[in-house]
Amino acid sequence: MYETKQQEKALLIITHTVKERWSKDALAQELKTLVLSAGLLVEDAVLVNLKAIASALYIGKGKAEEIAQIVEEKKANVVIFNSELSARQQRNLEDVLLVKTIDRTQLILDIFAAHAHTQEGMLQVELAQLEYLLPRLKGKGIELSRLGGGIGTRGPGEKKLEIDRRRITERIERLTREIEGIKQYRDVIRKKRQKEKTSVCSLVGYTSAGKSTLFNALTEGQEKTASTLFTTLDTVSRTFSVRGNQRAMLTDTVGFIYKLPLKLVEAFKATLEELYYADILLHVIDAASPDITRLRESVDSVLKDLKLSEKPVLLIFNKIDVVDQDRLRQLREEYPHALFISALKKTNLETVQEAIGAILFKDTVEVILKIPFTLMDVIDYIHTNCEVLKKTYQENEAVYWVRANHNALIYLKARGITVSEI
Ligand SMILES: Nc1nc2c(ncn2[C@@H]2O[C@H](COP(=O)(O)OP(=O)(O)OP(=O)(O)O)[C@@H](O)[C@H]2O)c(=O)[nH]1
Ligand SMILES: [Mg+2]
Repeated sequence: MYETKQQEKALLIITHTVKERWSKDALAQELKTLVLSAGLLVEDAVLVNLKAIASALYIGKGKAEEIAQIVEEKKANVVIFNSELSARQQRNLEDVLLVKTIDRTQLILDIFAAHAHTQEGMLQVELAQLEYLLPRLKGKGIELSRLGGGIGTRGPGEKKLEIDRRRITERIERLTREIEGIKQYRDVIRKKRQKEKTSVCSLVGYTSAGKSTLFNALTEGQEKTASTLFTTLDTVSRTFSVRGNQRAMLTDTVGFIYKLPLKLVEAFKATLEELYYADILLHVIDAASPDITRLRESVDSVLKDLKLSEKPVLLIFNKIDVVDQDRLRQLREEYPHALFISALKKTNLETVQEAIGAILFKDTVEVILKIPFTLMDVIDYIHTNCEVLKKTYQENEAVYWVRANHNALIYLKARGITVSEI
């Protein structure tokens, strides 16, 4: 009936309301990049100016019929809306368009499913997909969309979708419990980090801003980077050097997007939770984008939804290697406190380390530490968390002159080290 081609051909529907702040071009460009990231061919795009949202079909009936004709002409296999459709709207649209019809959430879920690699990432995506499917289980819509695989069917898989609502609900409950288990495991690791007072910096930013490239450059890590959207789905952490030999933890995580569907933010709570424990957020922005303000606002708005607006933020404009000098000068004037780097070419990375160091290790004091030889494991901690100015060894102890911040002093005193101010 609706057989699946190797690469599905998508017809994109860009709906634009009067209240929309993004331009039609920007919306169209973003949907196109998302669709390409999902591995589909873009056959054509239709712009729909919406005065009001129609409850039955989201768009007007006449427009839907027009689109049905284009679907037939272009032989598209799938229609993709840049907006959120209710279960009913989706079903009604499929009745008119006669091909599966996907909304923005389902498209993003599909990209997430393809990019999740860790157990936590996969569980979270599956949970979000099942929750999305549950209200859509009834009626013809589900049959249409599920036939033959392809976009919108990655993840739970056909077999699982044959099972009834009750079994899906049971699976949702199980997934929720498993995610809770992983969360507890994360808590244990985090507690250890907190006990050692390791400072944490978290990369945040629009998808494809270059977060993972910067993560790799700073930590000598090997995280996957790509021009497709939502390359990173899982949170990874590694230590990196901040200033001198002082070290902190750097965390890379899922990117944000304009109007990131709330359901997805909800589903990725376990992953995003890492951000709550960050001492600094490093907000990476693609300096080469023509839409900097909107990218920045989209990220700020997700941070606000996550109640993270109060965290100290370092604005980092990335990709300056592909920005012309005039534009760069303009940006520097507009954002005098921001940093300007190229993660790819490793330009100005030291400014990032310096700026982080200045925030993390402000309020440092010079102290003398007396470390008994029975507590030598503390020496490692001192080397990574304090600036060592001088050291000598006596009969039973090592004496270190260091510059340390408040957190480090709390830890050292708790470990039984004698601390005296110089
Ligand atoms: N020219 C240039 N390209 C860069 C730079 N940094 C990253 N890129 C490219 O931008 C694309 C996205 O980079 P990623 O590091 O994967 O971006 P991300 O922010 O981690 O993206 P997601 O994980 O998808 O949210 C890749 O093709 C990178 O090679 C840079 O400094 N200059
Ligand atoms: Mg990434």
